[in-house]
Order: sequence, then structure tokens, then C-alpha cells
Amino acid sequence: MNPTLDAALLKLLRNATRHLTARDICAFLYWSPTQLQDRILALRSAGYEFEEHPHLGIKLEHSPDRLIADDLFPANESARIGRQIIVFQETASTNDIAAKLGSDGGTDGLVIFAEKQTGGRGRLGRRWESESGSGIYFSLLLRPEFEQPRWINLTTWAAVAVARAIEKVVPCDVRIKWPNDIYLNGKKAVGILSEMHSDKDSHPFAIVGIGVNVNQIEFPESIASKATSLREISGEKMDRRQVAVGILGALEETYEMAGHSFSQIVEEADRRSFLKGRWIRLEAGTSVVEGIAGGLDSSGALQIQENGGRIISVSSGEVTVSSIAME
Ligand code: BT5
Repeated sequence: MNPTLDAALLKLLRNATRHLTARDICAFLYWSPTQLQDRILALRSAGYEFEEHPHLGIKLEHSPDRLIADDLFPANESARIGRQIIVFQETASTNDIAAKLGSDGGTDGLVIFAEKQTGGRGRLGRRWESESGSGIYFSLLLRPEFEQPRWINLTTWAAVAVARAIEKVVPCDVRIKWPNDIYLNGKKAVGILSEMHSDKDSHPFAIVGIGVNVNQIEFPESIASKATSLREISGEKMDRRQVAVGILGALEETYEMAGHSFSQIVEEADRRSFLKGRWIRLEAGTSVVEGIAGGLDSSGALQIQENGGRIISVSSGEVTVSSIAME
């Protein structure tokens, strides 16, 4: 997809290590000086600030604390994840928008962001708190080439990619609580909700919804003791755009592995396991298993050692941690 004018200009200014003259910019983008002035004016009114020097030219100084589609595009134009990006100021759930667009034939790699979700969802209809402007809430529409039974891999893939991206911006111990959460300092900072659908022509597609707590400094009472944000960990306000671009980049970098070398994804998820060695209770439908969480098997299933010593593998379920690490 061709970038818009603003996306092209922002990308050029962001990649520049110095001021750029109007002449250089126009030559690079094949624009007229008037066109450039118009775009700078439009970006200024959207909250961007530029430093202008009479001889050296222009430099991007400050961006608004908003997610703006034109400023989120991947650096690599052939990237799959984010080849089309839409940002909503407010919606019920980005997963629902992505599912609707998917069933209307939406393109693989489409990403829907929302600044606020009024009906953000977790698994089993639970609520995902999506306070306006402080987190990152988005959904990917994917039409993977690999066979559908392995689409379940997408949750683990997304968890590993988001963990990598977080580690780059906040140096800390990033743990994956199987199957779909990321924990920082023992508290939940990210939740992932993967869903499968079919479009009108019965072509299947997947939606991977990701909610990341970035700048929250407080949470609703119901989750206050168990949720955290990147800001709480780093001690400083984070640039949400930078975090979002980092996550999209990590998803892009690792996407091939989700289908073709999933064992590498599993190894990393295992290395980052929050559960390993802890006494857990797992509920899957009506069955309940208690035991010590082990590693992940090659399919990404969680191994649990039951009281009698028997080891079982479970591919989905809801885990509650009953005690601290046993190791
Ligand atoms: C999840 O479900 O963790 C998946 C959350 C996925 C959210 C994204 S946001 C973009 C996209 N659009 C959507 O509508 N959803 C996706 P689950 O494992 O069921 O966990 C839900 C539980 O996490 C809740 O019952 C709360 O206990 C807790 N929780 C809710 N909001 C939270 C938050 N902001 N931070 C930490 N924990 C939260």
C-alpha cells in the first residue's frame, strides 16, 4: 500500500539524523514547495512541532501523544503487519472491527487501533480495561498460509513478539503467563485475545487482539492489585507511538516463525515462562487440574505435573497460580 503524503513526510523526518532543507525534502518526495508547506501546516494543526532553522531547514521536534495511522506505518514498505492501519478514537472492541473488516474481505496484515475501547474484551467475555489514551489497544487481521489447526500458535507468537518489544523499551524481566498474558514484576501488563472467523466466501481468517498497559498510573479497583503498566515499571511516561511501532516491528520480524519454525517461538515462550515451577490450578471447560507447571511442549501446550507425579499436556485453559515458585 502506498503511504499517504503525511506518512511519507513523517517517515523522512523521523529517519533524518539532522535538519532537512525544504529543497531536499521536495526533491526526495517529488513535491512542490507549496505542497510541503501545506503538509507542515496540517501536521502542526494535528499537534506536531517542528524546529525550523533559516539555513539548515526543518526537524521534527515533538509529536502529539496520540496514535496517528500515518505515523505508525512500518519502516519497511514490504512489511506484512501494518500494511494497512486504521486508528479509531473510540470503539467497542478493535477485535470486532477487525472481524467485520475481515468478513468483508479485508486485507491480511491490516491493523486496527483504538485510543479507547468501551467494550474491550478478554477471554470468556471478560472485560479488558481500555482507558482512553493511556494504553495501546489493537487487533491484527491475519490470513496465515499455514494450515488452520496451527493458527493456535498465533497467541504464543504474539506474546513472544510483544515481550521482545517491551524488553527493548523497558529493560526488565518480561514473563509470559501461558497462554496469553505478559507479566512484569508479577503483574499483568498485556493481554492477548486470538479469535478465528470465516468470511462470506468461507475463507478463514484470524484476529489477534492485543492490549498493552503503557502509561496507566492507576487502574480500576477490580484489577488494581494485579495490573501494571510500562510506566509503572520504567518510572517514566512512555512514548506510545514508539511502543506501538516497536511491537508491530517485532510481530513482523517473527511472523514467519509462527508458521515455519514455531519451535523457536515455543523455546522463547518457555524461557520467559511466568508459571514454570509454580503450583497452579488449571480449568479447561469443566475439568480442573492442579499441579506444578512445567515447560511447554513442541506444540506450545503447557505441561503440568500432577500430585501423583503424572505429567499431562494441556493446549488451552485458564490458569490460577496458587503459590510461589517451587523450584
Ligand atoms: C485477556 O483476556 O487478557 C485478553 C485481553 C485482550 C485485549 C485486547 S485490546 C485489543 C483487542 N480488542 C479487544 O476487545 N480485546 C483485545 P483474559 O485472559 O480473559 O483476561 C481478562 C482479565 O484480565 C480480566 O478479567 C481482568 O481480571 C484482567 N484485566 C482487565 N483489564 C486489564 C488491564 N487493562 N490490565 C491488566 N489486567 C486486566
